[in-house]
Order: sequence, then structure tokens, then C-alpha cells
Amino acid sequence: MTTFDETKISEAITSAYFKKLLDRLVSDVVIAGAGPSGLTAGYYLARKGFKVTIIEKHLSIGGGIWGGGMAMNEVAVQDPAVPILQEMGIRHDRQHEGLRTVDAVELASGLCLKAIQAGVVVLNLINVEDVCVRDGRVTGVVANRTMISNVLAVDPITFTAKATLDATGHEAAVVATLQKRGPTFKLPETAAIGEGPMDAAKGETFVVEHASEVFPGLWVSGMSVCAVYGGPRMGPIFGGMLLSGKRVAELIAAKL
Ligand code: 48H
Repeated sequence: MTTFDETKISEAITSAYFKKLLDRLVSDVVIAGAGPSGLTAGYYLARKGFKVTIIEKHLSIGGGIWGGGMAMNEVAVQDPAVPILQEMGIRHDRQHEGLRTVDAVELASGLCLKAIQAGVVVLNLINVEDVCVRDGRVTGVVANRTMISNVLAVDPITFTAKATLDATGHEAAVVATLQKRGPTFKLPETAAIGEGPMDAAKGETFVVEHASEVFPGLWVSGMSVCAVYGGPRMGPIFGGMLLSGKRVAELIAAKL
């Protein structure tokens, strides 16, 4: 007869969670946002041996993948990103010259599984609401439970890291925390404009080429790149998100 009761179940969860949380208060890299670019960046950094923590405000991870295009849960991926899919064992169908489709659920769940198996720890239901800055450098994020963040007068806690990645998508939420403080924190002037109208091919190249360190200690990948550098949006094609995550992982690894 198995001997456990409700208290033992609660004890098990509480001790496992707080052990994980305590361990993750300091990381090599903290990533805000568990969308395609954040998960891909996390995967490649963890594969290189870095301690990577992803903080996600929502209950589910995968960001904009799940809904595909107009809630048709298939996404397009162009050929240059196929090696990433192959490495992760995510299946794809060839549609046109240079263009594949991937089941959105397989892409989201495949990226999640591979990132976590590579060593990434995801803390969900936590909202990044600010950054820590010391000596002119971002040294981590300020975070609070999503349900209370900006709702109740409850103070946040911090997650320290050598590198912080804003992978929060269209909102570029982490960069925005610096932006709202004015010119004290020098950011690209384009950050005030936000992303441009759709041009799929240009947007896909843009998110890879402009993935970069936007402020000392703070990097951007995925749609946050377009928000910060004024790049075009691209609709439901996701190869650029994967390639942007991979590119920023290489840049961060080279800097750490
Ligand atoms: C913690 C946060 C916070 C916060 C947001 O939107 P995402 O999928 O981002 P990307 O850049 O990896 O991928 C973009 C892609 O999904 C997309 O939207 C495309 C290709 N659009 C093209 C177009 O034309 O519209 O994921 C961002 C994640 C989400 O899970 C958010 O919940 C999370 O970040 N997030 N997490 N703290 N403050 N803000």
C-alpha cells in the first residue's frame, strides 16, 4: 500500500519548486519570454554549458507559435532554418521551393522539450517587470508573479545573470523598461518607432542580422529585434525566429 497523503504531495511540490527557484536566482543567462526565439536561444546556450533560466509570464510556453496563422495551427519555415528543426527532431513538410510547413503544436512542444532536456529551466507565471542596472550594465531582471505584477502593491524579486535576453516578442518588454526612463539609458532611436508593416522576406533576414546587444548586458532576439530596430513584421513564418535565437546565443556565448 502506497503511503502518501495530501500533505506529502504539497511538501514534495513545495520543496522541489523552492530548490529550483533558489538555484535559479543566479544564472549565466536569463531569458525573458519562452517563445520560439527565446527557447531556441536557451537551447543553444544550454548546449554550450551555460546555466540558462527562462522566465515566462504565461502559463503555457511557446509564445506565438500555437496559433499558427489566423488560428490555423501550421507555421511556415524557410529552408535555412531546417537544420535547426532536424537537430531537434521536429518534422516538416515541403510545400514550395524553399518553404516548409510545421505543425504548430509539434514546433512549440518540440522546442520546449529540447530546451529543457538541454538544461534550460523555465519558470512560468512570472512577469519580468524591470531590469537591474549596475555601473551602466544590465545585471538581471526584476520579476513578480504574473497574477500580482502591476496589480497589487507587492514587491518583486530579482534574477541575476551575466547576460539578459529580451525575447518577449512584439512588446520588447524588457527594453521598454529602460526606454521609459528616458535618455539616461541610451537605446537605438528606432526603439521609439517600433516594428514596421509586413514584408516577410525582409523581416526574416532582419531579425537574424539585427539580433544583438542593445544595451550593455541586454540582448534582443526574435520580434523584439523588430520592435527595437524598426524592422518589418513577417507574419506566420518562423524560421527567422529560430535563426535569430541561434544567432543571439552565439553572440552571447562569445561575450561571456
Ligand atoms: C515574461 C513575457 C513578458 C514579460 C512577454 O511573442 P513570442 O512568440 O516571441 P518571439 O519573438 O520568440 O516570436 C515571435 C512570433 O511568435 C511572432 O509573433 C511572429 C513571427 N510574428 C510576426 C507578425 O507579423 O506578427 O514569445 C514571447 C514570449 C511569450 O510567451 C510571452 O508571454 C512572453 O514572451 N512575455 N514573459 N515577462 N514581461 N512579455
